Formats: sequence, C-alpha cells, structure tokens
Amino acid sequence: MTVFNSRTRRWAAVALGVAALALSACGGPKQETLHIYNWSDYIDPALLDQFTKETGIKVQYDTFDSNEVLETKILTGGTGYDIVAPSNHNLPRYITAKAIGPLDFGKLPGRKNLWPELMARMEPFDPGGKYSIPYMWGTMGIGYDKAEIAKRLPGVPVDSWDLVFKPENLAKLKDCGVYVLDASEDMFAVTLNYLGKDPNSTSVADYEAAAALLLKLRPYITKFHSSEYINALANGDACVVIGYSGDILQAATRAEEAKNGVEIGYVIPKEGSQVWFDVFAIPVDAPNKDAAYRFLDFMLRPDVIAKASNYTEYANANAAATPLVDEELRSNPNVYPTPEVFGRLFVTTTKDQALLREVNRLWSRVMSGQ
Ligand code: N2P
Repeated sequence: MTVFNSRTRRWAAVALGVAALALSACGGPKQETLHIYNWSDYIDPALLDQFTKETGIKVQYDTFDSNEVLETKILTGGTGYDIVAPSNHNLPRYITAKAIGPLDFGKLPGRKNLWPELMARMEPFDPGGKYSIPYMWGTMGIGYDKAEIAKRLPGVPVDSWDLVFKPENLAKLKDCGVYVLDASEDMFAVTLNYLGKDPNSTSVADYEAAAALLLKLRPYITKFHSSEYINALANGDACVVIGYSGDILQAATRAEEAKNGVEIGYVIPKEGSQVWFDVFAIPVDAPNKDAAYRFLDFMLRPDVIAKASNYTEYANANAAATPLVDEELRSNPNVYPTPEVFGRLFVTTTKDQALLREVNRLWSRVMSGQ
C-alpha cells in the first residue's frame, strides 16, 4: 500500500490540474452543448435537466417572445442555435429562404407519436412535415381579472372581442392595466377578424383599417408586450390582456399559488380567433445537429411532452401523450378545443415579404401612436 504524505498529495493535485488544463486546451473531453431558442414560459425547466442527465448534453436555452424577433434572427442566419421554434405561418418563409433544413426522419423514431389531425393542419405550411416537429399549439384570446372587469363593466359580456375592441369599454379599464401583445401579424389577424374582414386579407387597405382601430385603442393600452402580461395579470397589474391561451392560464395558476385573491379567466371570444401551431426546426447552419435530433426525439416521447404540457398549460401535438396530460387540462375546451370551438378558429396563412413589410410598417405606427 502506498502512503502519501500531505506534500505529495499537494503536488499530485497540482499535476492533475495541469493535465486537465492541457486536455481542455487541446480540445480534450469537453461537455457537448445544445443551443435552443424557444418562446419564453414554454417549457418545464426540469425537462432540460432530465435531458442533460440522460444524454450528458448541456443545454443553453435562450428565449424570445414574438415571431418577429425570431424572424429577424433566422433570416439573417448564423444564429448559433441548433433548434428554433417558429409558428406555422412563419415557417414557409424560412423554408423558402433555405434558413432551416429538412429533417432526417431516421433520427426521429418518435415521430410516430404525432397526432395525424395536427399534422394535417400543418400540411399547408410544411408538406409531409419534412422540416418541422410540432411542439405546442394554442389560441389567442382575452385574459381578464374577473372581479375588476365585473366592477368596471357590469353586464358587459366577457366572451366578445367588444370587451377590448370597443374604445368606450377599454377606456373604463385603462386604470387597472391593459396589456396587448407586441406581435404584428397575430394582432392584425384578430383585429381584421373583429372588423368582419378576412383575417388573412392581402389588401393593405384592410390592414390600414385595422391599424386605425388599434390607434383608437392605444391611449388605453398600458403596454405592448408579449410575455410580461403573465405576471402582470397574476399580481393585479393588468386587468385585461390580449394574449396567448397557455400564458393566460399560467397567469391564473400563478395567482392561485400566490393566494392573492386575484382570479383570472381566459376566453376565446365568440366572434372567433386565431389558432396557431409552434414547431421545432433545425437551422441549416446549426452547429450541433446531432444534439438537436436527440432533443427532438426526447420531446417526442409521450411522457416528456405530457410534462411539458402540464407545466405550460398548452396542448401538444402528440396523440400518444394525451392520456398522460392532466385531466383538468385535457378536458378544458380552451386548451383542447372541442369541434364547436374549433369551428370558430382561423389559421393565419403566410404573407409574402412585400405584404409583411406593409404590416410591420403599420404596426410600428400603432406602437408609436402616429
Ligand atoms: C409562449 C407563447 C407561445 C405562443 N409563451 C405563440 N405562438
């Protein structure tokens, strides 16, 4: 048996340190990293830890909160991301621009778990699902503080867009906080629909009419933001928002957990609204495609994606996972819409660059109030 005295041990430790440094300097064993760019409030962080534990791959997870922010990055290229998460209507522009690449199905055995009905709805955007794996899907609607709305607008139905699109209604809510998404395409789609116009209109005049209405509402809007409304609703800083379904349900959960007496409702207005599908895709220049495939196939596991839904309160696209989704969520028609609710929903289609420029120009005017 060899006995080391403390001096020998110190030297051994120094030698070990030098060896480790030398190894890392010449590219020795280094932990592999996967770079993900996803929407905020859109995953259970425990799942990222689970993925790292199972694969040894470290996850660098960054977030955005609007397609517009993501689009600029994807179309510029060189994002450094291995996985990005656009919505259905944005995806075709990235396919056309060759910013994202076709998937190798051989590396995604879990694709068999995907829900055929959802895949059919994605068909116009990504025929054959060649470029994307659906993640979560949901709707746009109204989130509201039940007590505050009842107090300020007694008798006014909450299941109509009139609640937020009639300036005289919104004026009465100004002092309790009004948050609206900073998402030009999504916001114009629901505004056009409210005005009785085609939510997928290609006429600039229609978007101008929508912008005129939004400008009338603007004085009563506290903030245009696409993620802060979750906490604002939950802690009583906002009493009404136009937002995404799961985010508003998360706000309701946060308020419940805080036991602060705030009760939040979510409604898909009777005039109809947008249903969207977010997907995972791999940029053509992704630095670590192998890790991306491993993550996508991990997320295709029913036990994993069910946990993601249970945390984010959004429906997923995995038929095999449905029985594992919390009963309360699965049976909520605001999360898994019934055929009746589905009948009122529209899908946003893909705009060409010229129309998109006009829409974004008009949105800047709405935001700046001019
Ligand atoms: C997540 C919002 C995702 C919905 N916070 C928009 N597609």
